[in-house]
Amino acid sequence: MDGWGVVAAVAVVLGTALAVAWTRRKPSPTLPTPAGHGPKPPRPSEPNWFEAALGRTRALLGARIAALRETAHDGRAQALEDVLLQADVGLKTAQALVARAGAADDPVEAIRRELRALLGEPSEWTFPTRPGPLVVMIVGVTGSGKTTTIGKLARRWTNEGKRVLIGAADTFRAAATEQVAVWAERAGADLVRAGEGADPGAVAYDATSAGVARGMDVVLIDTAGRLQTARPLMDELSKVRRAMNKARSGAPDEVWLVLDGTVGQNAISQALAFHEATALTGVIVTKLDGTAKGGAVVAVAHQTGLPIRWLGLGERAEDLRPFDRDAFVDAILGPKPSSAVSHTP
Ligand SMILES: Nc1nc2c(ncn2[C@@H]2O[C@H](COP(=O)(O)OP(=O)(O)OP(=O)(O)O)[C@@H](O)[C@H]2O)c(=O)[nH]1
Ligand SMILES: [Mg+2]
Repeated sequence: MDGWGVVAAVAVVLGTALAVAWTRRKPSPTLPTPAGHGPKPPRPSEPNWFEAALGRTRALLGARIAALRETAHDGRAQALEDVLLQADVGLKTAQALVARAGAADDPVEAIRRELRALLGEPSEWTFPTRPGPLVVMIVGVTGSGKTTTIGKLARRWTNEGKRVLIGAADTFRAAATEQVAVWAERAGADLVRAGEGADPGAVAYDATSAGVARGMDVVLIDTAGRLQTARPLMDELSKVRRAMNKARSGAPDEVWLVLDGTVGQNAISQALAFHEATALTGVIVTKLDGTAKGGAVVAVAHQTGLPIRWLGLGERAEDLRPFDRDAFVDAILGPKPSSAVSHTP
């Protein structure tokens, strides 16, 4: 090749590289804007964000239980059960709580004590320190908030400097991959995707393998929503789980079920069915903002024995909080009087 030939070859290579870079640099699709009306929800950076997001549950549970201090002892147990049921604590859990706290002089403090006992360990889940990616599979019924939660977790962890890869194993709809791609781009996470209708197990396998090969800190696998009663779809989920284990022995490290906090007692049957299919390691409860039914968290913890790991409190990337038992109990009941901030010098 003469001098001009070399120049021409270099120009072609450069041109192709530029063209590829340009097509990859697609503008991101428009991000969903938070729906909702009325006053703007507080931002997580604002003081009392968490308490504000759970304000409706507190208005029901905390305020009404406090009002029972004024009621006669004989009608109190029934009234307490009614309030707990209204907050979606569920009959079984409400009765267990009333049996232990119904006769107490101070119903609020008695319920606080019992809720803490029922919700188990006080400590938050912590990111493991061992080497290799933490592989997390996210499962749940349609529309519970799986993809949004993956976006939030990805954002949280990339902000902490972790390398995150998302596997778009919801191949059911093309739009699902697009949605998770937007979250991945926004969080600065890698994405492993396949075409619509691809085998979700294959995508989960590829994503897990890529996570190991690329030295990622986290692999998050999004899965298609499914009804817990649809047997073939639940079996498919078990297959996805097994595919991940073939890609890296022991994977997934975590299988988190995303529950919509507003669905009431159906959450329990969802948790039990998904646990049977995928051996859950924890639960994420979403949409707790704007509902007075935050008691569902208590019912799920009590009736499934699964740990609650994260709470979804809005549609934005930052609207996610690690589950902290005592902070949650105080947010739905109101703070303990003695723990209120004192302004006395
Ligand atoms: N208010 C509120 N909305 C949420 C929360 N989490 C998710 N959403 C909304 O719930 C809707 C469904 O969320 P997705 O993340 O698409 O749910 P999904 O489980 O991935 O749905 P499928 O993939 O269709 O099964 C979206 O409009 C989200 O913005 C939350 O914590 N609070
Ligand atoms: Mg989804």
